[in-house]
Amino acid sequence: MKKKIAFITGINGQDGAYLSRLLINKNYKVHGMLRRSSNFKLSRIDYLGIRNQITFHHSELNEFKNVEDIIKKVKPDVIFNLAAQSFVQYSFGNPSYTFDVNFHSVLNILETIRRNKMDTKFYQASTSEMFGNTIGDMQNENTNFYPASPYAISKAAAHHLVRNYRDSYQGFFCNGILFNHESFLRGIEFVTKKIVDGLVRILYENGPPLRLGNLDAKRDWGFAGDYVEAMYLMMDYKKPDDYVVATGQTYSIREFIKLACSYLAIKPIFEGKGLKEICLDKNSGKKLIIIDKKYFRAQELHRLKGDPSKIKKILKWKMKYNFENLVEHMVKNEVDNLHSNKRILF
Ligand code: NDP
Ligand code: GDR
Repeated sequence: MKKKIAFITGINGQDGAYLSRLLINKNYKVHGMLRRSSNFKLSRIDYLGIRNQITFHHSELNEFKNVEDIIKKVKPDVIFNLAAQSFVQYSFGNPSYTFDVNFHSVLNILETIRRNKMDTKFYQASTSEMFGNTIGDMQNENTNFYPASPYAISKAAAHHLVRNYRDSYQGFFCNGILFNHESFLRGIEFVTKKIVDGLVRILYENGPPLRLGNLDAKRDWGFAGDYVEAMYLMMDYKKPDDYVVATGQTYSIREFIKLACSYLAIKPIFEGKGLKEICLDKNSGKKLIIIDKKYFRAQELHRLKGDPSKIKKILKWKMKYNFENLVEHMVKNEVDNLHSNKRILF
């Protein structure tokens, strides 16, 4: 039987790597797009041992003609659009670039599909950031958006565009509204990876204290491996729709730190308030964390907690990792990596 063809933008990111592995295991032929700069550091893909099973194409997502040419050449059954300027804090300083990559590129891909009369399915990486500081305990597919950053606004615009193209042209176009999902393969700029990497360096390499921002923001954190399963299920279902993917639990950055410390047998104590707060290791007296105002955002998104009822009911999505399993996975793999003679640096 002819293999189905998937084309993944952002294949070198956290989700791109996990999704590639999943699709290869489901017997897909996987094509992926890389920026030139990613060419020499395929660490995530190499970590999962799948480099030889992927066909790579090179382009910036916002080089519209290149992307169109690649899509016409590859003729994918399904496109997963995971590439993005995905760092919320960076988007405050670079709103125009963020909008170009995260919105205009989506428009270009949808137009490529439409103008060339392709029946390619399209998955858009939407995000819980679109909800912003909304009122209510949990966010679901019917919750209004009140985005709190240029990143979130660019993603909300793309989200509406995908829905509009689905309604107008009857394409198989889906938005996965994914809440934060993490793993050992998470980028170092994101807070969970930064915490685990920093604590492990302090413990084993006498590294410097971690410099962090707001410890009291809360996020609904799941495991990336579970979330790419959700992407697959959405695109494999008989009809296109939008789905929230979340755990339904929320924890603060401070709670994440405490749990990560417990897996490393560190006893953290927090002293002081606001920018003067510090965190010490009770046993050694070592400084673990310093608060640095550089890591506070122009506007904070204080709390997110998603309601995954729809995807659980319709697509039978199940998550294997809860918060404890996730933090344990991140700590264990970080320590193993540190001791490995093939240590990966992200
Ligand atoms: P990453 O930041 O790990 O990966 C993003 C990828 O996009 C990277 O490989 C990056 O390339 C690539 N990229 C960035 N800009 C461009 C560009 N101009 N042209 C081509 N490629 C580009 O993100 P994740 O894997 O964590 O997330 C995947 C998607 O899901 C993103 O769209 C993100 O916004 C969204 N999302 C993520 C969530 C999460 O918690 N992880 C939650 C909800 C949504 P390079 O390797 O060269 O840097
Ligand atoms: P987020 O993830 O903005 O939720 O976006 P991030 O890990 O960057 O921040 C989470 C929370 O931690 C607070 N924080 C810090 N954040 C970072 N990065 N660095 C710090 O030093 C620090 N200290 C405190 C932040 O203020 C914030 O409240 C991620 C990305 O993957 C997006 O692409 C995705 O859409 C959303 O998750 C869902």
